[in-house]
Amino acid sequence: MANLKSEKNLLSHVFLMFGLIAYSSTVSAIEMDHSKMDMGGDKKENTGKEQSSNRHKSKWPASTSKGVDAWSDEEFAGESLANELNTEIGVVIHHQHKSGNWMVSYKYMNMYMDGLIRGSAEREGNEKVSSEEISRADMATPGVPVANFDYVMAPLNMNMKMHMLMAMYGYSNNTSLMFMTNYLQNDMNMIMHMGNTNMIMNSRESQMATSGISDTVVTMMVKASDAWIISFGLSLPTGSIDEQVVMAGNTIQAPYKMQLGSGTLDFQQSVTYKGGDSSFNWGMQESFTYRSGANTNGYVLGNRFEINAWVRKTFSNQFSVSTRLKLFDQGAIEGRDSKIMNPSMSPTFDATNSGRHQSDISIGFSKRFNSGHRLGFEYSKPIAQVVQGVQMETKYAYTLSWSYMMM
Ligand SMILES: [Cu+2]
Repeated sequence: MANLKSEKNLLSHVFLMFGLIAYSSTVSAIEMDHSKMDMGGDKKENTGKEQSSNRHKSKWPASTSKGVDAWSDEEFAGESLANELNTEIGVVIHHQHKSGNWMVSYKYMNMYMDGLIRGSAEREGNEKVSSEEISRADMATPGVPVANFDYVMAPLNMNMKMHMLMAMYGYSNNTSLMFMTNYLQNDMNMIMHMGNTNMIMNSRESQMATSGISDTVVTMMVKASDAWIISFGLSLPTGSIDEQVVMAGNTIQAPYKMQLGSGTLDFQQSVTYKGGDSSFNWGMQESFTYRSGANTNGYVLGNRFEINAWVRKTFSNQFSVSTRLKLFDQGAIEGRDSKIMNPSMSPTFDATNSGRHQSDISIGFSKRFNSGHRLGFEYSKPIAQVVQGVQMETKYAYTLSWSYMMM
């Protein structure tokens, strides 16, 4: 217990530190903005008057006299730094667009979990466990585990596919708005070992699947200075928390991990720092998701704290290589889903098996085209994960992305 508490303290200190740095840079940025205003506009307009006024008139590439593919690297430079590493990777790095500019992106993420690990509530470490160690079905009384076993069944692996659609709009030069919606596809394979305390007589595999629209996020990103962005988001509970699956001929409430949304209005807050130039840059982003309360099924999905840090090298042909480190703390589920009748059916139906720390390392590649399109690929692998209770082990995730920026 003491351990968990100290970890939470550590996180809140990191959080506080970010807040203070952001605050002090906001103050200096406001002062800077005043001096800029006196000079009559932003830096870009002062440096290349003719080019930039041209560009401002023709925000829509299709209608530019130069044609869609005719932007020079120089014209891109100011815009591209702000947008380096924002859509190509498996996380949204908060950034800014100039007033009136649009961006759209589509990302496909695939995450795979396989095998079981078990950790304590103190999150001190994990041990690998097999499905045979934790589950055994009593053939005489279906739905009840054999004595000395916790669960009837166990999950083998899970695949989550996420289709993410995002649109962004520069409301002003300092404020951008983002709208994001996802379509989820979850597949899980499970196993049931039938027998008694001493032996397994027979094993049977089964599958379950859910799919649909997930939660919808609206975010406001405010530029505090050239390096700092502060954002506030609202996640609307558009994703279902009443997905059902068929198991052994019965239609039952799907387990927590197979549901599509949190079921609650969630508040998101994020601070992003970016440094470097358009050929070599780095940054760090902290984000926190707070669930506003219990959902209609009587549980809170758990708050989430996440830190991302990255470096990126862009070559002259606009091909980029990046690496990213992600740390997150996913809080445990509080309460339990009132529609889950039998939590001992499988570890996934039991709310005590939730909450984890995880660190992922990623490598990404992307290519920007002068037409405003970008393509990206990123592969992530956990380097550490500590879970509460019995959970599946995350093996890898990859993201394919496309984005288009209308300038
Ligand atoms: Cu954007």
